Amino acid sequence: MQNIVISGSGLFTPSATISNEELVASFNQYVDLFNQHNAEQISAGQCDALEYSSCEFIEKASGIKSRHVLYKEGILDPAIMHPVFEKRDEATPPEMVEMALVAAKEAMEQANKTAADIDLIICAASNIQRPYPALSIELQQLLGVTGYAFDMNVACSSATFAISNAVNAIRGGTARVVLVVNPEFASPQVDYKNRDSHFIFGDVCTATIIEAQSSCNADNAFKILGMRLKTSFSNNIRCDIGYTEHCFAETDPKVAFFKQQGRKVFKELLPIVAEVIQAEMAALDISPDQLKRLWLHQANINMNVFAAKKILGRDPLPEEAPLVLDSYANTASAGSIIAFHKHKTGLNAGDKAVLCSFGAGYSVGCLLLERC
Ligand code: CO8
Repeated sequence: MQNIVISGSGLFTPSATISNEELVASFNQYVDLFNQHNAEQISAGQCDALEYSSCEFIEKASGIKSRHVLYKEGILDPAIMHPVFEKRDEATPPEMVEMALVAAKEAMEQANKTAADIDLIICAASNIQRPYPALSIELQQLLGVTGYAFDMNVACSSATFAISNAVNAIRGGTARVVLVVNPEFASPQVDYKNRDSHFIFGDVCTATIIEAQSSCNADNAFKILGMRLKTSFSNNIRCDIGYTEHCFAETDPKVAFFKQQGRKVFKELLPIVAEVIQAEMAALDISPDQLKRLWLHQANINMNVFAAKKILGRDPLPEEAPLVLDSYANTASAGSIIAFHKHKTGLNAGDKAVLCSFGAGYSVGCLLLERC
């Protein structure tokens, strides 16, 4: 079977940041305004008073200290509480394509590849800004890539599932070099008025180049030794907005938002993650002590430490299971790729590593890698 490698990676990070302190201050201002405005109903027991958010809770429960966003304006205004930005016309690429272009160029440069080398682009993300024409096809045009492109969505596992699609396309002979981009423009889907989830997400875009080892001339490539994908249906992480929404007489104003039962997700998803990674390690006869790095999905620091401990059989050193949650927050499918992109140096040829995403669906995508 043909050896396939990840030969380059790229990252676009929006310049605007929101610290926990800023986010909590604006949320608590919103709470005060809401409670004042609804004081009569609250005292009559017809409406629940809102409670304050806290930086201590956010950092302890998630490991998040700050997040990057494309549009900061509006998010922190208690009278708005969402990003404010203009709807773009047809001649202007949407934000997700714009982000992808930057990340793609870095990944192509790392992989020593030009547009002429690429014959498939997969845009894989938790939200796709429009159903069609595919964002990836617009990106294809902007990059000047011939061949084909498509969009796909497996929520937080979009990137790893897309890489597995890339591997299959190369092995199946429908592509030679594949560009995968993961533009996660999460902030418009965050309910900044909801204490349980207002702190979770940030915006970012990652990119990877996948190709046969025989065509790779990159410095820091990783061979894909094995892939294991798993899905198992759950309603515990949902978003219900869809193209049929306008047909319904009554639409829930919160329909467009991300919602989850975080505790349940934590408890139900972790065993599946451990099972998937361990099954792939067993299939490839890789022992825990051979693993030099775990680039895990970045949703929650406690979840990552728990998963790493389960896989390694001991507490992970910080450099073994790198975290980017503190400054990026949860960036859906891009999280494990950011960890990979920022912490893929320092491994020797032959060193083994795990790249694994997990999230809504439920979905788990695990790649066993080896430094070339
Ligand atoms: N400030 C203060 N207190 C709070 C806050 C807050 N902001 N929020 C909740 N609390 C309170 C709660 O009310 C609760 O109080 P009480 O005990 O009195 O009822 C207490 O704190 C504990 O609340 P939780 O049980 O909810 O807190 P947890 O310790 O479980 O932490 C987390 C919450 C951080 C959300 C945690 O459960 C978690 O991270 N779980 C894993 C979630 C996960 O991995 N989800 C995957 C989602 S990513 C994904 O799939 C991508 C989807 C698509 C992306 C879409 C882009 C937008």
